Amino acid sequence: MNNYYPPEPFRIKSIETVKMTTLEERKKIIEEAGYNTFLIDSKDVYIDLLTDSGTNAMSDKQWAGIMMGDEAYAGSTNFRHLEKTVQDLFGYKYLVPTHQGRGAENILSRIAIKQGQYVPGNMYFTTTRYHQEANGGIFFDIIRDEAHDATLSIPFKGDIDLSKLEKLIHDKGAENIAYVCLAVTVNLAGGQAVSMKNMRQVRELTLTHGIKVFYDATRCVENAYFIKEQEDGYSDKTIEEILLEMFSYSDGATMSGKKDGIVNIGGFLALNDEDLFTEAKELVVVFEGMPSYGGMTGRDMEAFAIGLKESVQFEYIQHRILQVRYLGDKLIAAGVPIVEPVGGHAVFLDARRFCPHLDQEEFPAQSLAANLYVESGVRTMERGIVSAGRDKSTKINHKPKLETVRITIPRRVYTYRHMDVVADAVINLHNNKHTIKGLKFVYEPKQLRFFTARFEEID
Ligand code: PM9
Repeated sequence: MNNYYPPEPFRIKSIETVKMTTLEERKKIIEEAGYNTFLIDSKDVYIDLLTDSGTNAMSDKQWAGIMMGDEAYAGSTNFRHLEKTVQDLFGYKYLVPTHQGRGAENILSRIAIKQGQYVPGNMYFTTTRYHQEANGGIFFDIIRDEAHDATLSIPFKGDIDLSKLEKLIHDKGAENIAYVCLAVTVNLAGGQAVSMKNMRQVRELTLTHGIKVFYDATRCVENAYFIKEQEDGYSDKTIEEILLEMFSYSDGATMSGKKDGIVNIGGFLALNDEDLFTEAKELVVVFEGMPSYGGMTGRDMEAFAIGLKESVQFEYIQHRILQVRYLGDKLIAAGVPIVEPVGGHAVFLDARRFCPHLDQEEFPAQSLAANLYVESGVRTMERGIVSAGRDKSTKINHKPKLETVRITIPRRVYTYRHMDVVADAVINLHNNKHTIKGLKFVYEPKQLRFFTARFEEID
């Protein structure tokens, strides 16, 4: 794999000053935040690696686009620009704009899932599964087994296991499967990519059973880069060509524009089927807004259209992926356990191996994220048992094999020097890992608990 780290293909035109806090201040802040990094005020964070969602830096051209906002209630010019951009880059016919990804997930789940139907997917994502279940669906994990093993460094760990999909179709019947939900890349597996071969095979199998396939296109450009870099036959193809082929194997997609769209807000549902499009438009007016803005302002849509076009430029996406890999490689070299291979948007610390003295029910990843903040002012996020939530019927905690802390890199915001600071902080904490204590809930929300839960340390 590539170990060349390209310099930033941009220069910095505007900066935001950040505050440095002391160790004593951060100890108090994390206690007040209930050991939940989501509850820390941004002003108290030095390097914010909570998420790559909506935290990206826009380009001068996007900011210029903001001034071109056509805020007409209906028929905005910027909607037409976004529609044409999605048609050109993704190859879909119809576009339903939404305020962000989960808005699109809500609409897709409502129009495509019948009560009791299965929704097989390559690992779950929190908001995606929430909407599927809220609309009567049963999420069913069909990702290849290797994706659950943090130590296995092989390409395309995001692939669907075709035999798992075939067995589900055989056992439950094609009519009891709403659609296949295929995420490119797979966030909670570590930002792992899906191969083109796998997408083609999933399409072939589902077509023979009349089952639709919808992609979660949230990080599709990162996925396309991995295909170009690692899959035979794609090194000479452009990112645009790869994207068009990827989406040709699907019936539609939801996308959070806040990631690969390089914007701060926005999303969409894209479809090829006219009847589904008509149904989606009927719902978008209820939940989001007119079908020509769907919860976004005209200026948001303009910035989104421009961001999508910038995201497929090779120099941009190469730097993006390899900057993340740079951080991962530094941690691997220092013996810090991370999910391998390093994925597209983040480096995931393997909290099971980082904190072997803690039981999963003591929330090791949650505590590790809290301790990393105290150590350094770097904010990261738990992606393990807390994020996985409880089984809807048994109320027992889902216990994912991957118990991780996600160090997520926003696009075009931080430099390699920032990555060095983060690496040093993680390595330091790893050397003192025995000081990390377990946590217990003091407040547990009923859904998507990771956002607002509160904890205290177990002595
Ligand atoms: N992802 C993330 O930080 C933000 C919300 S969870 C803290 O990774 C996928 C693969 C996502 C995603 C959001 C959404 C929802 C759908 N699919 O946040 O609603 O990673 O725009 O998108 C977050 P929205």
